[in-house]
Amino acid sequence: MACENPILVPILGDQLTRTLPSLRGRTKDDTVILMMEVWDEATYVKHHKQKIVLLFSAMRHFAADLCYAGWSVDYIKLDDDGNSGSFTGEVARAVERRDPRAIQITEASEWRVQQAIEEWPDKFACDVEILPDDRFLCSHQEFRDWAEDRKHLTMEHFYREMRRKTGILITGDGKPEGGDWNYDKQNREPPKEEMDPPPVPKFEPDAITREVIELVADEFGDHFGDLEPFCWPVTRDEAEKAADAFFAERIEKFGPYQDAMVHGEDDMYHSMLSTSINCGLLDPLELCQRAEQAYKDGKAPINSVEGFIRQIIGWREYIRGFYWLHMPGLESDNKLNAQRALPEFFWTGETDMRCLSDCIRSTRQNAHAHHIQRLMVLGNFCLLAGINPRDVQDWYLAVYADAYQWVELPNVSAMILYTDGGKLATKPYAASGNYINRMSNYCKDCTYSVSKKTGEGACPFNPLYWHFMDRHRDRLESNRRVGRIYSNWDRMDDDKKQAYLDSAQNFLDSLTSADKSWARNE
Ligand code: FAD
Ligand code: DLZ
Ligand code: SF4
Repeated sequence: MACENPILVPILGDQLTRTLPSLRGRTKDDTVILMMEVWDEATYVKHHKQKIVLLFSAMRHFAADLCYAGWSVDYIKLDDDGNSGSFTGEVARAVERRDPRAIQITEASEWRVQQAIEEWPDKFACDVEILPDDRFLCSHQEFRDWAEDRKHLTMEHFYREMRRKTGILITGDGKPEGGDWNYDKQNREPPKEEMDPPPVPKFEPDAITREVIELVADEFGDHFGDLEPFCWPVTRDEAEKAADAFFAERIEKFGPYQDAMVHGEDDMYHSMLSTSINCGLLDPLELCQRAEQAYKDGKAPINSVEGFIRQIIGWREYIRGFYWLHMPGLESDNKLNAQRALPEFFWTGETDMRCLSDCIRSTRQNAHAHHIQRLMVLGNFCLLAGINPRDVQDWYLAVYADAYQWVELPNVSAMILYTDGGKLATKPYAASGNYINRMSNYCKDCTYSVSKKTGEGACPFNPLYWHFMDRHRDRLESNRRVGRIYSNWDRMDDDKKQAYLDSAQNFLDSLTSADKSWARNE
């Protein structure tokens, strides 16, 4: 039982960590924890149904564990009478109820929410303390210091700093384990016929999850995605079981097949842990230490272990730093002036392009697609077709169970759409059908022919690639990593070039635009 005038500790849906800064050092008799299911968060984009189930169920389990451990928790359910619908509204109601002497909160991971929190000191009569989120290894200031005066924010350089800082895969004399910092060259194997990735653990919904599934069916039935089967981990125990299975069964082949895609194989050798890491059930540093241990124990090769660690202490930390460095401008950047609406098939999955339809099917069924599908199939298509960044941001933010703006936006805008003109990526990740054919088995049963370059039946990625290169020549030609592509283009005769441009234009003209109501409530 908390005392009078306690400290009020709001915990957000992606802060489900027992060692959260705002919980550490607090005493149970002096603290009231506030957790809130609110309409604003559930609908600022129309999230995939499984994403809402995941968040609400994980929040309810986390609150139940805290209560069991003796904490006072005010848990506001979405359908509770009087629910104000917003974080600020719920904190106001809690202030009224509890008359706290102070509010203590861990900073929000997203800019939008952090802006709202920063208004609290003016809104509420008590003290408001906002603590840095040290579940990330690199603080905002550290990233700003690193980025200062750098012309290009090369992830690899940042990653090496993080390796040194954590000591992960660093030998006693300060060198990278195995002699190299990066083993990516060994991590580009195409899929093999005989590959048989072990299944990822699936978790049966318990009574709490079932109740949330019913709520989501009633309230969010018009949102994208299959509601069931719902199998994501929703507690720390389940998330640890998922991690155990990855380290026991899949990390060994994670590296080589990181970029491989197989029709109907949705998980491959990926960890499938992002949903648990991002909402706080798993600690990213602990996972990297476990990966390092797997290498030391001879259970996984250096290229797999280093590859996994690079995704987490490299890419994940870098992406977060990049987001905070460039917000709010990152949201509206559009250096390539992409204006086309998102095609409807991103929501319906109805396209003859077999690669895209499989990635969208996995997205609909699982609220997940693996990295190379997000980057080189879905993302590559949006880049080449010139889809406007707002539509693409909304889509990625809505459809993936691991999506929060801090991680979605830099990946979508700076990585796939090149909206920042090259601060993050040294060149656009543009590719023709050849790349997808090399790294997947999609093309062999596709209606389109990947070897056909133009005209009826040609793989649309082929002409779209040249259409993209041609229309952005002014911006890209001077880029030393792209320039030589224009030598190939210039060597083609005019008829061939025109055939590419006409084929691409015909394809683009055939696209049906999606209705905006898929992504947002009007
Ligand atoms: P694994 O392949 O097993 O990788 C291990 C971990 O590394 C992941 O769990 C994740 O925490 C981290 N990671 C890997 N790549 C990235 C990256 N580029 N940025 C940040 N973390 C990374 N990831 C999200 O967590 N949320 C998103 O909203 C999201 N949107 C993306 C949008 C696009 C356009 C692209 C290209 C990538 C996006 N990613 C996002 C990164 C990546 O696709 C997912 O983290 C990954 O697919 C999650 O599956 P996994 O846990 O099996 O990852
Ligand atoms: C994604 C999400 C959803 C769908 N709903 C809630 C919610 O009702 N309450 C909550 O605390 N968090 C939710 N989240 C996650 C938040 O969007 C996320 O914690 C913040 O935006 C981080 O800035
Ligand atoms: Fe995709 Fe083209 Fe291959 Fe079809 S042929 S699966 S559209 S890359």
